[in-house]
Amino acid sequence: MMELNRGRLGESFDRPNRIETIAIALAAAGFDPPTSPPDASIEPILVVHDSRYVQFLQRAYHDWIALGREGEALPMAWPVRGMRIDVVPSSVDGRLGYYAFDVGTPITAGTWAAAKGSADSAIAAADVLGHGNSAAFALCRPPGHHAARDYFGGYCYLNNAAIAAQRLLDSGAERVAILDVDYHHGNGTQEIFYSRGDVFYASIHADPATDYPYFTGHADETGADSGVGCNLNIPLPRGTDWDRWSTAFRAAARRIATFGPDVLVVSLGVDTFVGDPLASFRLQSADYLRLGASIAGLTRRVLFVMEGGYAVDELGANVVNVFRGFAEG
Ligand code: SP5
Ligand code: ZN
Repeated sequence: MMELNRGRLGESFDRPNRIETIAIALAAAGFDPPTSPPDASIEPILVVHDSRYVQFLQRAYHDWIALGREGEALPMAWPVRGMRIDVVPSSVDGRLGYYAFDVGTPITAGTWAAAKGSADSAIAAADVLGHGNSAAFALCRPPGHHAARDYFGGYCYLNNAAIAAQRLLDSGAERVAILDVDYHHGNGTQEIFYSRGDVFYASIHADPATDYPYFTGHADETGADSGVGCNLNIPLPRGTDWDRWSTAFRAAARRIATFGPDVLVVSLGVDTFVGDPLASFRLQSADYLRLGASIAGLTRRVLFVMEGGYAVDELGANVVNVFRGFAEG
């Protein structure tokens, strides 16, 4: 998979072996090995995502190949300030620009199946939690938190955490909180729940003044309509270490406790790691033990959903440390 980075089209940081290394590390640490989710119906996806957008994801690669293209489908033109977004273009090039927000998230022959399987993992994990288990982990790839109701980007096509949160609400939860600890602001999750009072979204991330996704994630984005006060962004500077990050965590935890959710969904990105190739925080591997224990101190009814984390050599250890800390904390 390709992405545009520093002016060059190169290999994506979201490599397939990310998930394999996490699965191996979990098994080695004595956690239940991940299982493949059942093929869920499209319905729980359509509660969160626009149906024409989902149709676009399903058909885009076919349309691309039908034009004689080779390789991965990428956009090259986008609507910005004042342009027409009320008319969806018919050509796949126009549609790619309409539905994408970056040049890092190609559509390939396997994209729909992968995105659907990833969402199915989140749905299955939500259902496990619904059956009385106190915690579950959806080992999702592709990730989801940059995908909004009708657009994709940041390696994300379907918003796994949002689909899981909605699934929990639709199966009896009255209030769900989502804590997003990925290095990047979860613009998609924020957008999906921005005007709703039944989902509290809290995110600790790199300041959009300096970091992707650049156009959301500021502290003054606090929710709209019934969702006023239900969105919390804590942007932090590059170089943030555990001391500073954990102070932000405590602030987020206080707000989540006040909201009083029935369930917590954690968008678990470990691209806050000091060795991450595309991020600039400075968390150490041992800090993920503390992170897991801190989450356990907030609530034990938690659905973890995998997001980013690109330092593949340490990725398994860092994710395992979150769960070791959570189990012991
Ligand atoms: C789920 C997730 O973590 N998605 C992240 C997508 C980030 N895409 C753009 C990253 C641009 C990074 N450029 C800085 C490279 C420094 N070597
Ligand atoms: Zn990220």
